[in-house]
Formats: sequence, C-alpha cells, structure tokens
Amino acid sequence: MTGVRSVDAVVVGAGLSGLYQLHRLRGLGLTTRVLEAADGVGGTWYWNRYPGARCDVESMSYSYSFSPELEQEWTWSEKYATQPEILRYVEHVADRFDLRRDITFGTRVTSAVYDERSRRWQVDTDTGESVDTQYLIMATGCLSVSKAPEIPGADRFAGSIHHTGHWPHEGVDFTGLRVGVIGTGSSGIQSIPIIAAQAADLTVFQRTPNFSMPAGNRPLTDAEVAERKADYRAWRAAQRTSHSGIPRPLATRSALEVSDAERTAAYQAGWERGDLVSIIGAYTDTLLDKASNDLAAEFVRGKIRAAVRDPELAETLSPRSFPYGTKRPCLDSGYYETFNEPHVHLVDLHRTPLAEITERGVRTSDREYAFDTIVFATGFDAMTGALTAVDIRGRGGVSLREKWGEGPRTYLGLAVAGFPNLFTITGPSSPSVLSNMIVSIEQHVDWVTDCIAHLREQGLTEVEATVEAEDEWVAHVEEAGNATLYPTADSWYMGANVPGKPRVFLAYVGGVGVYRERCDAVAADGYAGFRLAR
Ligand code: FAD
Ligand code: N01
Repeated sequence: MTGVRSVDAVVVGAGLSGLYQLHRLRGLGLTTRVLEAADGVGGTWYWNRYPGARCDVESMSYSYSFSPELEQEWTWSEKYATQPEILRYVEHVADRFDLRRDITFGTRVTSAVYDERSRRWQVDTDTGESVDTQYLIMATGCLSVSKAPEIPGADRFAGSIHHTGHWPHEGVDFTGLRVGVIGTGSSGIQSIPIIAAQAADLTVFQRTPNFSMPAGNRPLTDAEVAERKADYRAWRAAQRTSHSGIPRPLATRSALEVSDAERTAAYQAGWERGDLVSIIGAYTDTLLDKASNDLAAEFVRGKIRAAVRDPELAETLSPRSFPYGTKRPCLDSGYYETFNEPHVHLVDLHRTPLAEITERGVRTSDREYAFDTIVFATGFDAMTGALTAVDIRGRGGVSLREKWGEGPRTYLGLAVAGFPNLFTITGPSSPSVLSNMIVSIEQHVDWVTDCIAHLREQGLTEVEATVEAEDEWVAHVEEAGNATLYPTADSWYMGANVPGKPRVFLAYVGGVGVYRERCDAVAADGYAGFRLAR
C-alpha cells in the first residue's frame, strides 16, 4: 500500500514488545499502526528457527503476565519451550487479542523524521508506505539485527549458508552433509548437538569458548503446571520486583566466606537446577569479585573436563579469557559431549584465525575445510543495531546514529533527548538483556502507555527527555556497570562483537525491581527529567 496515513502512534516491530504495545495503546483509544519487516508476528521467535532453538528462561516465567485469562488458558509443555511452541504462543496472543488487523507485515521502516512545527513524526518504509504519527515507539528488539563473520567470500561459496538469526522456514536437512558451524554462543551451542546428530561430518569454528551448563530440559508435569497456575499472580508480582525477572532467594554470602565443600555443593545444586542464574546467584559476589568468580568458573571448567574425553580438547573448550557470566552463559542439551563424537571436530580460531569463505568451504590461516553447508551462528549487532539501522532524525534534523556515535545515550533506556515523542522498548541502558526480557518488556510498555495517557489527560502534546536527565542516567549506568566484572569481557553486552562499535556497557545492572521503582518515581514526580509541552 502506498500513500500517507495519519495515526496517533506507530509501533515498529511485532515481537513480544510490539504486540503488547499495540494492545495497550488500543486500550487507550489511540489509532495505532504496527510496521513489521517480517511476514508474521513473533520477532525473535519468527526469525530464529534454527534446530534446537528454545528459551533459556523457564516457559512458565517467559510468558506474558498482563492477562490472567491468557496465562490460565495457555499450557506450556516443557521446562524450556521450543521455538515452534513459543511462536505458536505469540500467534495465539495475536489472534486472541485480534492484533493482526493493525499490523502491516513485510514492511521495513527506513527513516523517521520529527517535524518540530507539527510535532509529528513522518515514518517512511521500504514499500513506499509512509505514516504520519504523533508517537513513535521502537519495539525493534535488542537482538534482531544479525551479523555475519567479518570475512570475505560468502558470495562465492558453492553450497548453502544459513544464519541462525534468519533461518529458512522450511528447515535445513543436514543428513549426510559436511557442515561447518562458525560461532559458539547460545545459538551455536543449542544447534551444534542437533546438527551433529544429522551431519556426516561437522566442524565447529570457535573463537571464544563459552560457559554452558545442561538445561535439564524435560516435559512439565500436570501437577507443576497446576501449582504454578494456582499461584500465578503472586509469582508474577515476585518477578516484577526481583533482580533478573526470575524470582529466587537472594544469596547472602560471598563465595569466599564458605568452605570448599559447601561451595561445591551450592554450585552443584545450581548445575543440576539448570538455569541461567543458578550458579551466578549462588553467592553475592560472583559478578563483582574476580576471586569469587574464579571459583565458579573453575567449577564449570571441571564439568567440561568431565564431559569431554580428550583432555586437550576439553581445555580448548574451556573459557579462560573472561569471568563466568560476563558473557551470557548458555544452557545446552549435550553440547560438550558432542565433541566426543568421531565425526565432530573443533577448530580453535585463536590458533588458526578465519581467513575467508572459498568456493569449497572455509579457509583458516593454515588450511581449507570443504563443506556442503555453512552455518553462521555469529550473533547480532545487539541493543543499538536495529535503532541505528533506521535513519531517525529528531530536533534540528539531528540523526540518532550521529548522536550515538560514541555509544548510546538515553534516559532510562526509554527516551532520548532531542527526540520528542519517541520511545524505545527495552532500549540501551535499561535492564533488558540482563533480565527475563518479557518482564522488562511489559514494564516498559506499561510505563510508555501510562506516560501517553498522562499527556492526553493533561492536554500535552510533547514529551522529551532533558539533556541533564540523560547525562545523569548515562553516568549512573556506567558507574553501576563499572562496579561489576562485566566491562572486563569482550562481549556483545560491551559492543565488542561488532568491529568499530564503541565499547560501552549497553545494559543497566541495577536489576528490574530497582529500575521499576526508579521509573515509577519519575512518573509519580510528574515525569521528572522530561520536558512536557502543551
Ligand atoms: P524482537 O523479538 O527482536 O522483535 C523485533 C521485531 O522488530 C522483529 O520482528 C523485527 O523484524 C522488527 N523490526 C526491527 N527493525 C525493524 C524495522 N526497521 N522495520 C520494521 N520492523 C523492524 N530473552 C529471554 O528473556 N529469555 C529467553 O529465553 C530468550 N531466548 C532468546 C533466544 C534467541 C534465539 C534470541 C535471539 C533471543 C532470545 N531472548 C530471550 C531475547 C529475545 O529477543 C526477547 O526475549 C524478546 O523476544 C524480544 O522481543 P521484542 O519484541 O522486544 O524484539
Ligand atoms: O550470538 P553470540 P548468539 N569470527 O554473539 C562468534 C540470545 N540467545 O546468536 O565470542 C569468528 O552470543 C563469537 O565469537 P566471540 C542470548 O542473549 C539466547 O549465539 O565474539 N567467530 C561467538 O562465539 C545470546 O547471548 C538463546 O569471540 C565469530 C558467536 O559467534 C544472544 O541471543 C539462544 C565472529 C556469536 O555468539 C546472542 O546469541 C540464542 C567472527 N568474525 C540466542 N563473529 C537461548 O538459549 C562472531 N563470532 C535462549
């Protein structure tokens, strides 16, 4: 469709964020249009269809809380649901709340320009459709712009190349093929055991080994589901005030205070529980104190040595270059054991770096490997990539890309000075990727909706973060991050995975409960740190 239409709000993205935002804005009576590049809803769960893709926050917690009816109706089948099940859930939500009629699919937003006179955004797309809107809400995702390995030659490879972040809908059959996988983050670690089970020969190219633990995935029992459903409201309330959006008793002691036997037992219990924060959260200082962290890291390295028969291979798979948890830990199903298979090979890119993709396969500094198929499990331009991919221009025609040239600057990860009536859902410098994201998504969407309701009630037309509030928030986020071990790792949290990206800690470590209190206080104080105009 071409031509310009006028609405109260444009939401970019129809993942978990965009769908809930649409639902809430409809509730306010705003005319809203969602623009989505994909041909369907789901965002992450639409695009990441690689084998083994699952959530790593338990399904009964990684789901919307806004509708008690929805949470009673839907029944998750496994501790960690598969991508197809999560996508079915998101599609169910879209249908149940009749969301699709306000979504334009197959449409990528290319630019958004603020007109200071009319106080409205003009949003342009790659289909020629333009939309004129008062509010622009970027629900574009923290992990939605995939990145390839930075080597030449992908276009001359005679076989097929697939990126985990935009996997073919029809799936990929690896049976009998020679397969190369580049990347050992969560996507690589989830997919490698399944690819190995099909492929004739699998070579994994590892630049940095990662810490992973068994997910302990299993079907949920009827009794477990019933118990959680009976108590869901209290559980949701606990999620909202917790640190990571995953309620758990808080550790009270340092790992350095307890005996070796006690500490090993605590790590072992965490290992057996198989969740992302079970070892990190065992002691107060895992992410604060290198000596404490080393104990957790060594525990996991011991597990790798126990799982992998060849000691040299086990050592190559053992992370030593960053503290445990400062790159997102992974949950797996048989990852380390896969390397005991005779047809599975590991290439250490620190010893022999990648050079190029050739017509036949992959060349490292010492030899060429021939493949039928190559998988890029090489991750994303996280947190800022989807926002800077759009040419967003605020007051005075200033571009967001330029403003963020040395790293993102936001107020609360929700708003940007110089960009009135623009909101970012789980934007940079909010807890976002350090949390159970659906908890953070709902909190942001609720806050934005309440803010817009306030503006309308008060007859206000413009809301904009002040430079002072933004500066203060950026400094606070940096200071909080610097008190932890996170900045010591070359992680995507630090922008370190994308060459040339400024090295800035991209999330807020304060925790979702503390952060929510801060956002609520800002609203209660008449939107302190924002300039509101009539
Ligand atoms: P997304 O799901 O990324 O949706 C953004 C949408 O915006 C996409 O559909 C995209 O196509 C669209 N879009 C972007 N730019 C444009 C544009 N310019 N024009 C039009 N459309 C655009 N988090 C957890 O908390 N727990 C988990 O277990 C978990 N598992 C994950 C597994 C994988 C494989 C990945 C990649 C991420 C995972 N995450 C997890 C993080 C996950 O991204 C979030 O939990 C959540 O799904 C994000 O929802 P969203 O709507 O904010 O963003
Ligand atoms: O991406 P990653 P991902 N040459 O960036 C390597 C979420 N998620 O898609 O570590 C060689 O983690 C790179 O090496 P290095 C979750 O938040 C969740 O796996 O940079 N190698 C790394 O090994 C996760 O953290 C789940 O040295 C290159 C890998 O590719 C986030 O999404 C599942 C390279 C990329 O790992 C991203 O995960 C999947 C190059 N040029 C994703 N470039 C769950 O389990 C990159 N690499 C829920």
